[in-house]
Amino acid sequence: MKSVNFNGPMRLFRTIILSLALVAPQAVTVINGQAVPGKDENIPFLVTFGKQGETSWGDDDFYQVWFFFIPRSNTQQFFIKVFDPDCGGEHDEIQGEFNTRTRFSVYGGKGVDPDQNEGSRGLFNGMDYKGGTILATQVFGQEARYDNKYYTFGPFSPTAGDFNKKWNGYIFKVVTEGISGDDGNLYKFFMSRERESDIPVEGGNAFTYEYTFRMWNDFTSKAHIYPYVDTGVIWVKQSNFDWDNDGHILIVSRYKQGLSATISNQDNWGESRVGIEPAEIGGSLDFQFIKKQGRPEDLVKNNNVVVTIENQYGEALPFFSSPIGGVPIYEGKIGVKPITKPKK
Ligand SMILES: [Ca+2]
Ligand SMILES: [Ca+2]
Ligand SMILES: [Ca+2]
Ligand SMILES: [Ca+2]
Repeated sequence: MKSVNFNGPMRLFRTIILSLALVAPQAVTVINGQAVPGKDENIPFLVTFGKQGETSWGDDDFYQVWFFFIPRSNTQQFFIKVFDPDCGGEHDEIQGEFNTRTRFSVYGGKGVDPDQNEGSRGLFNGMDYKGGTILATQVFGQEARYDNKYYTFGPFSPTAGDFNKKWNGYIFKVVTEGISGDDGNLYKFFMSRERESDIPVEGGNAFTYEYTFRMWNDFTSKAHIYPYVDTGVIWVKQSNFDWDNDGHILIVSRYKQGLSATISNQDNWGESRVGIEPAEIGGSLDFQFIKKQGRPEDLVKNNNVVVTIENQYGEALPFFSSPIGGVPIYEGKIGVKPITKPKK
């Protein structure tokens, strides 16, 4: 009970410090948000397996849904580029021989906005994640022409997206489906103002509700993903699939120094609940994926993993490729800094 007497004033002190921090101008620039995975995430590739694949290879459902956001202020056309859309040659995960065919489809119009159409998020079996109008679609097999190269969708006019009031901009959706075969297609996206070069759309970003990605094949690279915590969140449930018992998943924020999340092993889900502090609302959490250390022969190779997160009402939280409010840095030590005694 002693700690209660101590914690009360300390919590107040921390609140004051953090309130001051909130007053400071906060850069919410998301200019680099168009590389997917984003620059802060340190994730080499997204991955989608052909639907004849085994879930034990790290993809639970053989499709992936991403949203691209264009602020209303941007009226210029843009492109969505897919790096290494083929499944063959470099980067991809072979099973037997390459036979996976992958369909990439870009959607716009009503039905895309995941705030209005829950099915669009692509989280629940049986719900239609293909809401909206197909603006462009392309199927890729093993194609040297697109191996280690970009395929470019567009140009698209921003107003062809689905308008979202809260974020004040237009939302597009890209659905990636492993329509046949059993190999893993590894790929990345880039949203660009130009066809031939990677020029970000100012204020643009991308997000998903179910993140399926590949870890680097080394001991030292730490991957990050950044769920956005909206108003009203009291606790969240994180779920990760097929982590292969490969070390730790830590949750870091301004308040959390590194909370261990329950991890999954092979072909199963690991789930745990995480409390949310009021000061974490309106910002991002940092999920850090830290591989198990050991001898070179112990390295878990080609680790693909799926991550989702939901709040206490079962509503999914989005992961932004460029974290809203910036990468959260643990600040707890500010509040618990001991008072130094004057030197004698
Ligand atoms: Ca390839
Ligand atoms: Ca195959
Ligand atoms: Ca590929
Ligand atoms: Ca895995």
